[in-house]
Amino acid sequence: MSDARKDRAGLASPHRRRLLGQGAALVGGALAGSTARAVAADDANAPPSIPDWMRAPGADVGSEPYGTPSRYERRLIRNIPKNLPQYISASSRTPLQDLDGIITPNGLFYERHHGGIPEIDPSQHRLMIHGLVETPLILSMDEIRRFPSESQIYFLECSGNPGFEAMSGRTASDLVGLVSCSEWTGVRLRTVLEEAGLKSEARWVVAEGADAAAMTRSLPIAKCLDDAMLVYSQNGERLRPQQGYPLRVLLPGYEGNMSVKWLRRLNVTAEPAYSREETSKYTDLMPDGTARQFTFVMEAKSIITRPSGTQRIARGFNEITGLAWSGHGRIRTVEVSVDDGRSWTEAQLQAPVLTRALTRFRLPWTWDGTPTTILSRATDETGYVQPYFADLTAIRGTKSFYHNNAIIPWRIAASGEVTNGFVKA
Ligand SMILES: Nc1nc2c(c(=O)[nH]1)N[C@H]1C(S)=C(S)[C@@H](COP(=O)(O)O)O[C@H]1N2
Ligand SMILES: [Mo]
Repeated sequence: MSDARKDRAGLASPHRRRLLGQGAALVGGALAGSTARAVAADDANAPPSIPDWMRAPGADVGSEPYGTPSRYERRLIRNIPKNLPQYISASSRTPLQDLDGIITPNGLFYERHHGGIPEIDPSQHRLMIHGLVETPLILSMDEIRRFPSESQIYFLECSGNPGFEAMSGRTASDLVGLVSCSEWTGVRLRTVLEEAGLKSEARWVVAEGADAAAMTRSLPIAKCLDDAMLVYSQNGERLRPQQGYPLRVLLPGYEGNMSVKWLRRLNVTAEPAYSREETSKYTDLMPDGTARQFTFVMEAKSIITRPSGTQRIARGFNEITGLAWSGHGRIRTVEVSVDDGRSWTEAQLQAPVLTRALTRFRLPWTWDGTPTTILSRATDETGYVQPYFADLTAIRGTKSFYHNNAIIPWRIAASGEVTNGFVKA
C-alpha cells in the first residue's frame, strides 16, 4: 500500500478495499462461514430496529455468583471422544478450533487422568519431600503458599497428541486437542528443594500424585532446578480438580505426563524410578527394536485452527489463523502454505511471543474457490523445523505412539468445506 493511501497514524484509508465484499453491506448473511448465521434484513432485532434485549433492564448483578458463558455458547465444551470408553483412565480435549488468542479458559483445559479425579481437601493435603535431602519436609498448602511466588504462561501438552495411528480426526481438537495454555502461579520447585537442601548425589526427583493411580514420574534434577514450578493457581484462580487441585508440578515444555497432578510426594534420588509411566508407557519402539525412553521435550508443532476440519469457508477474504508451540523455547517463525507445500509464506506472530507458550499466528488470504490443501510449519528458536509426517516416520518407523509433531494438512473442497488432509478424499 502506498503512503498516499495511509493516514498519518499509518492506518489504511477508508477507500481501501473492503474485506467482506459487497454481500456483507447492510444486508447481512453474506458471510458464509460455518459459524455466521444469516440475519434477514427485516429481522426485528437487527438495526435499525430496537432489539428485544433493549426493551427492559437485564438480569441483576450477582444473578450468577460464579459467571458462566452465554447460553448461546453452550456448544463450546470439552471434546470427549465418543469412540473411546470413558472409564477412569480417560481424556478430554480442548476445542482449539473455537478459541481465540492463546489462553485456554479453565473450563476447557484438556484433561488426562489415569485413575479418575480425586476430590482433595486442601486443608488435609500435604507434600512430602524426602530422599537425598538434608532436611525432609512435610508441607501444608498454607506453608507452600508462603514461599515466594511467580506467574508464567506455559502450554501443557500430552505426548500422545495425536498418536501415530490416530490422525483421522475430523476437527483440530480431534487431532491435537490434548494441548492447552494457562497462566500458572506457584513457587519455583528449586526454591522448595533448596529449603530441604539437596545432597550432592541428587540426580532425579520422583514425583507422586495423590490419585488412585498414584501416578509417578522421575524428573531430571536439571529441570527441577531450572524453570519447573509447584503450581496452585491457573489463570488467576485455584487449580481446577481436573488439573490437579490443590497442587501439581509443572515442567514447562516437557511431555504433559511429567507434570504430576495432585502432587503429594517428591522423593529425591540418584536413579530414576523406572515407573510404569517410563517403561511400559511413554516410550517409543524404534525400527531397530530399541525403545526411546525419557523423551522429555515436546518438539515444535503448529496447527491451523481456522479454517480447519468441519468448517466451511467462503470465496474471497479469509484469515488463516492457528497456534504454534515448542518445548525448546520460543517460536521463531510459522510459515503457511495455501498450495499443499509448493510455496510458503511467513505468517504474522501475535506478540508477545513467549517461551514454551502457545503462539498465535495469522495470515490474510483470498480464496479464489479452487480446491487446495493448506498447511502450517513452525520453526523454533533453536532452528528446529516441524517435519512432514513422512519425514517423521522415516526416522521413527510406524511403531511409535508418542511425540508426533507432524505438519497437519487441511483440504479445502470447491464447496469451501474443510476436511482432514491425512484422510483420503
Ligand atoms: N497424578 C496424576 N498426574 C498426572 C496424570 C494422572 O493421571 N495422574 N496424567 C498426566 C498426563 S498423561 C498428562 S498429559 C497431564 C494432563 O494434565 P491436565 O489433565 O491438567 O491437562 O497430567 C499428567 N499428570
Ligand atoms: Mo498425557
